Amino acid sequence: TSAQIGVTGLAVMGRNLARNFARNGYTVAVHNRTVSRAQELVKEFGHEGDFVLAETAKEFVAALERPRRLVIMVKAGEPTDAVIQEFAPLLEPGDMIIDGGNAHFADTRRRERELRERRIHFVGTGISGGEEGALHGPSIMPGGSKESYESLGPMLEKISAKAADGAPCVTHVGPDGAGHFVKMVHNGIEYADMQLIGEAYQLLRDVAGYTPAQIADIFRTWNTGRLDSYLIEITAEVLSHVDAATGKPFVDVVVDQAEQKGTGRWTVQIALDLGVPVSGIAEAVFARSLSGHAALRAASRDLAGPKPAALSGSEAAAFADRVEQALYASKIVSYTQGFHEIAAGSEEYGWDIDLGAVSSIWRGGCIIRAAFLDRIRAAYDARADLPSLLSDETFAREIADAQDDWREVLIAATRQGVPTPGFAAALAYYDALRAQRLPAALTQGQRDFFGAHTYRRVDREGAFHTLWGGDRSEVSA
Ligand code: NBP
Repeated sequence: TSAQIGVTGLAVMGRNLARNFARNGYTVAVHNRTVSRAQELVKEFGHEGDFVLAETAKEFVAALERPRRLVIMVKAGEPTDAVIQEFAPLLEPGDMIIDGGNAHFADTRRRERELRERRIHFVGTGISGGEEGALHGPSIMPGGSKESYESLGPMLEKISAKAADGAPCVTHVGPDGAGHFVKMVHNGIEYADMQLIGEAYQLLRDVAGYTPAQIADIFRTWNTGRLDSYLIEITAEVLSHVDAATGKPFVDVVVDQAEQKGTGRWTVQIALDLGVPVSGIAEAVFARSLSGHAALRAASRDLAGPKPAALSGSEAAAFADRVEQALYASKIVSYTQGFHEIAAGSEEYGWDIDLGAVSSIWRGGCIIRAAFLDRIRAAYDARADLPSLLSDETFAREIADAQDDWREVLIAATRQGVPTPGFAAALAYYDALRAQRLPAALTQGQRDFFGAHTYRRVDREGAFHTLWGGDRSEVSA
């Protein structure tokens, strides 16, 4: 038998992806460096579909129909290069290597270039949804050549998640590293979403005085409205969970130091390189790193703060409604920033990414799946060249309606000393974008003063310099 697809790397993700292909009727060759993993997969799940067990790289390649489709699901980084080096010499022109790991898009660009010389298609593919998604339908973000997508697309569409309207959550994102770039920004947006939800929780707890169980109920209510999303849903689950050992809310027995694997950090690093202000995502990454500085936090615990003031019951309920507004408005801003980064990456690397299609494939399967993404889709459908999500009429109107509450929530947070870097960064971004004048004019004046860096004028073309150390007359630069 020849397999239509092969998966090498059978840890949680690869194993579930292989099962997903098999359950959808494809014959799947399976391979893993440690052979026992492949044997166990076939033993345990062989009844689910047609698997071809390959114990060596040669057997694996021989098991695949041509042109070959070979999925790599190993640890990102050096292991990916090692596996490519092992398999590439065994492949022929026209074959496809699909890397489903969390690779950095720059690595994907390099690998694609190297393999293109050997006429092998390298398809860097972002896959989101964790192990459940891999098994039941992930959101899939493939890059690589158009030609490879013609061959792979129908299979990926079959195994992907489906949005509420039935559309498969996969699209050909663009050439070479485009898929992994979009996956990276997806993860950055995920960091921001989680940080904003965390701030909303802390405000409901410290300002409104609600218990975790009460806050879980508030999130459940929000989940029936415009915030309807996977992350809000699981937040309610986590908050209502009670620790069996102590009987305390689970959230109170977990060490409050957030970890990270790196894709959020990459999103910010690349944004800095591209000159895109992703302040909300950056604050989310910094908030995680700040939380991890245990010694610094311990040394700072006695620093002065405001006197706490509790709200009355009816005030608390009104405050919760305001927090919902602040959360929603801040969420619009973080998606605005994330899509700006994708647009900038697309421009820089010539990817021609369809932002509407990206929002469409995030509607199901992935961690940030949400009703909200339908609205983003609608915004790009209405106007494909939308300069920013904030220029969409619907979003602009919603923020206009939310902004008074958004500001009030930040005032309350500041007054009571609850850190809300995500909400604050989002509002600052919004206010800066709509400002008639920014202090950047003053910055330019300072730069010209100390470094003769020159400035432009509002009333005339050209670059100018003021003779600050002399008679302060202006010269053309
Ligand atoms: P891991 O990231 O834990 O990788 C384990 C796999 O890599 C095993 O199959 C292992 O083989 C193989 N491997 C390693 Br490590 N070094 C190798 C080498 N030099 N040569 C050949 N094989 C090697 O697995 P995972 O958690 O299933 O994730 C797979 C990929 O999917 C990663 O890139 C990850 O970032 C990405 N991803 C994960 C998730 C998630 O929720 N976990 C979500 C989305 C994407 P062995 O069995 O012989 O040790």
